[in-house]
Amino acid sequence: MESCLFCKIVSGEVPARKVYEDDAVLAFHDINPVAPFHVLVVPKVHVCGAAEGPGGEVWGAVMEGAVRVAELLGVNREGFRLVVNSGEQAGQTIPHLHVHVLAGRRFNWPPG
Ligand code: DGP
Repeated sequence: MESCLFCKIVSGEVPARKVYEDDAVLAFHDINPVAPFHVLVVPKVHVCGAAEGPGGEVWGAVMEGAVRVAELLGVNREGFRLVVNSGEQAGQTIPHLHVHVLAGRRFNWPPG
């Protein structure tokens, strides 16, 4: 989608610090990290968000990508948090599906 920021990152039009890439997903550091490790995993196809019902293939690709990122960051054993914000009330600001991979500190529950 032409106007989508994360599509522009996928295409290389907007730069990002890449962590991982495969045929289906791209992972890059969040511009505004809220943890020592904060990486976003996005599908290369444009999907607005979880509420769109991305389907098992896309979900599988982004979740497998997220776990791969945790391995690459070396945080898969100490613990990490995966977050998907869906909709404005939940805090979604970019309308392209993304999984936050957060690690490197202790996280509270319930989240704020
Ligand atoms: P969310 O609030 O769940 O929609 O998360 C969107 C995230 O995207 C937020 O943590 C900040 C990040 N972000 C916004 N603009 C950019 C950008 O231009 N580059 C990168 N790397 N991250 C961005």
